[in-house]
This record gives sequence, structure tokens and C-alpha cells, in this order.
Amino acid sequence: MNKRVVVDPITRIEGHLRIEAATDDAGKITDAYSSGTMVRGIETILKGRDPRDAWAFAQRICGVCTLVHGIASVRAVEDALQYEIPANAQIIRNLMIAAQYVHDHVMHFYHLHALDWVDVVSALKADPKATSALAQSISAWPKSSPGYFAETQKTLRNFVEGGQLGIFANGYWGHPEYRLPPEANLMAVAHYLEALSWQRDVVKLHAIFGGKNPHPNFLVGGAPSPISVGSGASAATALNIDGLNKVKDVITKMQAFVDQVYLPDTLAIAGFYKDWFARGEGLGNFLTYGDFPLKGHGGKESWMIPAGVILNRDLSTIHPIDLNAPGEIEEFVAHSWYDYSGGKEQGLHPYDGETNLHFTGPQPPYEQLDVANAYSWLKSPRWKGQAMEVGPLARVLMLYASGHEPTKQLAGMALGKLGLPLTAMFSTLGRTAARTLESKIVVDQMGTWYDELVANIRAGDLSVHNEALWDPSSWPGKAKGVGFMEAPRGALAHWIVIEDEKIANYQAVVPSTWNAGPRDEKGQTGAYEAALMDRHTLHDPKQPLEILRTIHSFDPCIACAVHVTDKDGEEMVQVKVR
Ligand code: NFE
Ligand code: MG
Repeated sequence: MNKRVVVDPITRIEGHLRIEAATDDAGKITDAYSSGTMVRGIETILKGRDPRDAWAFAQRICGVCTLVHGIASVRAVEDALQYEIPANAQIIRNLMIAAQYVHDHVMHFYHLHALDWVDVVSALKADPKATSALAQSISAWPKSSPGYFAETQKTLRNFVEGGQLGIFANGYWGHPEYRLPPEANLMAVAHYLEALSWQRDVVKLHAIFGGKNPHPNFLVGGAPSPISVGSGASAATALNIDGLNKVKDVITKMQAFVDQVYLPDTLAIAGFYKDWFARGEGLGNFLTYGDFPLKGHGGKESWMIPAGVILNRDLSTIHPIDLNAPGEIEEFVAHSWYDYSGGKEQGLHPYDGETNLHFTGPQPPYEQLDVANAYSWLKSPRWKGQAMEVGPLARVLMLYASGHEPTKQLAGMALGKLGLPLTAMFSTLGRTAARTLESKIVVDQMGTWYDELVANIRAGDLSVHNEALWDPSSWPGKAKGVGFMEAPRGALAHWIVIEDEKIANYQAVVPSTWNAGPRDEKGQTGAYEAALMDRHTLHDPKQPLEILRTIHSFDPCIACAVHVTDKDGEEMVQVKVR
């Protein structure tokens, strides 16, 4: 007889996610359902506003991927108005996006995902000397002495003996599926704590270019902070040589942590869980929009991460995508708590997207989702009618399939060390490893972008903003455009329709909506659901560690994924902007 395992809320994520899994008597997952259980109000409140202000509202969709909605928003307006931006602004945006990736991925690995693989309490049994030997055998990271690990262990013991595990409370400690030796657990706990202080340095990059973090400033047509090579009061508040030196220092710290901590830890931990490279694949379809424009003012000639679709694991063909074409990107609501004016069965392109709430599900608290009908506040995005996985794995596969040499070498090294074939990437741990690999690929590129920016400034190019289209009276009466990027969790795009200088429609289709969305009108599962239905057996249904491993491998963000209006479709708040 089928049993129902309900995990609600899934913790160590952003937002509110419920997973239901049906299992057979042996604990094997036979069916899985993903439900976003909260609802918010961003797309609707953008209507009627000045398009140049949209980024500041859209960015509040999420505080985790803190800048991505700002970038997608300014790019949407720039696409609609055919608004070119200066080369320096493009480089500054690249550096800000890259810092976001590496920051987000390291935080995910240590603070959100590691505890699925690392038993914190077991670290108390570790021998600090043996831990030091282990750490030194995999990395030249200087913080690896026996005394250092003994101190870490003492800190941890104080937590446990004081009955105050705090951030480490409520894990499934002692679960037999934890397989690391105590020394590896202690090393990972030490790096968990180090990553907390490391990230304080990384966010400075956003503060230098964008004034603050989270939610740095942006500007339609360029970058918000002028560049100054002079001295005096105006130089002090501009992007100056002090700021640029700090950026260089941050990039050096990011590079060191990725090379000497994150990458070796990923490989060391993954080596104990190789069977997790053989389950949790899911759809086998992958989509990217592309990011990191590499040359030209608009930067549209060349992207470091290419755009496209991979179908059924076939890396020999990258299918082109068109974000403007009707029938390519569409959102469905057959199993979502929404209605469409033309009927619940149809798909809508985001230019024509609607957010009409219609909650028909059981009122929480509920025993079970009404999965035959609607069961999520997420929509179901599809490409040409097919479900897609987005995110680091999609990007690494796209880079690999398009022949990007650094990616091929790095993936070859990592898989070689683990003794695994390329097909191992289609899995739960493949997804997690892809996040580490892309952090290395991106951080390796940051120094080059930094050098380009400094070279431009030395050559006298201080331009960061294009004034040409700033005045709305220069705009066409009607315009529409799409701003896309690769957010840490995957392909992100905002579609904007501008009429008479104001926003007439605004739709965001977000990475976690692609991955965490429910079934569509054809019954096709989303990526989370499909992944859970790929070879998962629960050792103990009361401690569903296996569900957490695979869901966390996607790094869920449900605030991003659900960003619509309130229950009755009414205005929730009025914000006066003067
Ligand atoms: Ni809120 Fe987000 C990212 C975006 S995920 S974290 O990365 O866009 O849906
Ligand atoms: Mg949306």
C-alpha cells in the first residue's frame, strides 16, 4: 500500500516549500509533488510605474539572490528601448553577478546543503591531529593545524554540552546514511564557520559598485556609481582607486576560498557518496538563457555562458531558444492556484502573462495536497511544451557541450578524481558538483574582467552611463522587451510591456519556478518532482534525509518562485514614491 511522506516546511532553503512523496512498502518513492505554499505581490505592483524604477521593486522579489532581479529588470527596459550601455557598466555588472554566484554557491554548500551529508555531532569524535592530516592531504589552505581543529571541536562541544546546538539543532544526527568519518565531519564544520566570515568580505564588492548589499543599486542605461580618478569630495563618493583595490582584494579572497576550500571539500565529501551520482536526475532536459556578455557595448555578440536547450541528455545538440517567440516560453496553471481569462488549460507567453489568483486547495493545515487539481502557488513554465531543469548543472552542461575548454578540463579533473563517467553529472550530486565547478569557472574569470575595467579607466574611459535615452519623451509610445540573465539557481527573465512611458505589463519567470513548479496540463512533472521519482528509497520515512538531499541539490528559493499578488487579487499596499 502506498504511504504518504509529507515534508512541510522543507528547511535550509529560502521560502516556503512542501514536498509530498508517495512510497511503496519498501520506502521507494513512487510519486512526488512539489508545492510552493506562500504567495507574494511584486509583478502586479509594478504596473503603472516608471520603467526606470522597476528594478528597485523587482529586486525585492528575493533577498537571497540579492541582485539578480535588479539586473533582469534593467536589462528588460534596455531591451525594450534598445538602450545600449557603456563597456565599463557591462564589466561592472559582470563582476557583481559573478560575486553573487560564488557567494551564493558557497553559502548554499556549507550552510544549506552540507548538513545533508555532514553529521555535525559525529565531529565531536574526531581526532584533531588526524583531521589536520586529512585537510593537508587535500589542500594547501593554511587553517589546518591540529590546534585549529581542536579549537573548532571545543567550540562545538560547548554548543552540545550547553544543550544549545543553535544553528545545528534538529538535524537527523546519527542517521545511518551519514557516511563521513568523524575527521571529515570536523573539517566540514570548521569550513562551515569559516565560510560565515568569508562571505562578509565578498559582499563588499556589491557595496563598492552598488552602494550596499543586499539589494545593491542599479541604473537603466549603465551602472549607478560614477568613476573618478581625481581627489577631493566628489572622488571620495565615486568609484575610485581605493574601491578598485578593495575589489581586487575581494576577488583574491574569493579565488583562494574556492580553490583551497570549496572545491577540495566538494570532491572529498562526494567521494563518500558516489551512489548519489546515480539517482535524482529528473527530467534530463536543460535550459539556459546565457550570461556574462564578453565584448561590445551591448555585449550581445558573445556570452561566456551560452543560451540554449539540451534535450534528453543529448549533449551533441544545443537547440536555440527565442524568448520573444510565441509558443516557446509559456507558463501553465493547470495545477496551480491561478486562473487564466482564456481558460486554465492554455499556456501564456509572459508578454501576455496573467496573475489571477484562485485558491481551490484545502486550507492549511492540511493532511494532503489536492494533487488531482491545483496544489501550488508556482506556475509551470515550459519550453515548447516541455519541462526543463535550469541552474548550475544546465550551465555546466551547456558550457561543456559548446566546447568551453576550461569547463571540459575542470569537469575531466573532478570526474577523474572521483572515478566517474560524464553521465554521473545527471544526478543529485552531479547538480551539487556543478555548482562548485561553475564557481571555479566564474571566479577564474573575475580577474580578467577586473583588469579590463582598470585598463579602460587608465585609457581615459570613465563612462558608466548612457544618457541618450534617459528622458522618457524620447521613447516610443509602445515598446516591449525581455531582460534575461543566469541567476545562481538558473535562467531568469523579466518581460516588460511599456506604454506611454509607464509599465503596462510585467512578468518574471524565475529559476525556482522552472525547477519547483507543479505538473502541467499534460501531467508532466517539474524538475524537483521528476528528480525525487528517480531511484529514491527512504531509509526511515520519519527522517526523510534522502528527500532533503535531492531537493537541496537544486538550492530552492520559493520567494523568487512565487512573486504574484494577494489571495483576492487586490492591492496589498500602496507605496508613494516622490
Ligand atoms: Ni531567491 Fe533566485 C536565484 C532568482 S531562484 S534565489 O538564484 O531569480 O528562483
Ligand atoms: Mg511570474
